[in-house]
Amino acid sequence: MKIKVINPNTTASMTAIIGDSARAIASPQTEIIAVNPPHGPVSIEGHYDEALSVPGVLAEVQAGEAAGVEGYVIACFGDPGLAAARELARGPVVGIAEAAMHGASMIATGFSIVTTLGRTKCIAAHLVEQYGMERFCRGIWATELAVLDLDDPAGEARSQILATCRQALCTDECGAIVLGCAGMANLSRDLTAELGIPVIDGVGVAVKFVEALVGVGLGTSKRGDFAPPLPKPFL
Ligand code: 5HY
Repeated sequence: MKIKVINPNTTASMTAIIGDSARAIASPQTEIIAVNPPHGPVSIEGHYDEALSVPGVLAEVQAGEAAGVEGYVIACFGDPGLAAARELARGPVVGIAEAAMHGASMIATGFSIVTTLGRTKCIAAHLVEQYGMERFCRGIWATELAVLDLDDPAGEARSQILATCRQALCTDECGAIVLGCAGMANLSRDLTAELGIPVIDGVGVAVKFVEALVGVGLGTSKRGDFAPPLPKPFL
């Protein structure tokens, strides 16, 4: 099957990290197409950035529909454009925040989220509520790292994320940690080994959810609010 993994920001090196993480998890029969829009914010760190990223996400889904893509992952922790993308797509569309939280809820009675800037915590909190995860989410922690700081291999990002994970573990008594940025995808295995608890990368979990849904013949329902958009002129 063909799964399109969309990085909504326009930083190609981050798209590469996301694509590598997706391919490492995908089954051999799955082709991962990792893309980012040609135009849009280089990183998504708030409501405004998210809004600006959505047209590019939707254009990628539209192109995927014409190319026979069977499912999509929106690889940004705010899950930008998820509902609108579901109107366009025949197959499943899964956001990495949604996937990571649901995955965490199946393996622990409580999880904490470790994300980037403090100003994005409320976005994660809104998604916890939207996905009905209030009884599982024990806390949301910011590393105060900018998204593109994650891209700097020589930087302190890993040690800062590890320190924040330890804080969350001690304070929240959580059983799992959800990484709150697609750019952290390549750290989950290493952090899991170091901390001794599941540290969840939503990219990999989302890819597996899409594979599972397509595998049992499920696509996005076209009855009701996820029916295709009503045709109309855009002036
Ligand atoms: C992400 N921003 O996963 C989010 C993380 C965040 O550009 N990719 C981004 O901080 O909201």
